[in-house]
Amino acid sequence: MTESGPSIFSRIVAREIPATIVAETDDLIAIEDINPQADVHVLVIPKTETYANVSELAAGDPALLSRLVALAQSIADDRAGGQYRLIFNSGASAGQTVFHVHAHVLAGDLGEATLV
Ligand code: IU
Repeated sequence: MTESGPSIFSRIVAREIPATIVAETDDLIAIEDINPQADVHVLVIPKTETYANVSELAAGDPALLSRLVALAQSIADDRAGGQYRLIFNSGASAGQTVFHVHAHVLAGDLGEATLV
């Protein structure tokens, strides 16, 4: 929660904003990115918005980060033979636009995708 209210991803978790949910656990949600940059482009997101970026998550709850990676792997197992690119943008100048930690899972035909 910031001065502007819950993050966009918290609002998706609360079903206030629509998204295509591809997996959900007690503490994670995985959704299709609305602007896909590859054949498979899924966001894996901790339900809590406590952590703005992957470093904060790693320091604050490494077990949750580990579960996030495991969920990314299972999505890639289901959809892309287990091979994938995992991207965390950290900071606005690195392309981060939503300051609620999330991983981009890119897989399948990556096309020209080098950034998300
Ligand atoms: P970034 O790493 O913070 O730049 O990633 C944010 C992503 O969230 C970006 O790829 C958007 O396309 C995506 N996204 C979404 O999937 N659904 C939404 O409602 C919004 C953004 I807003």
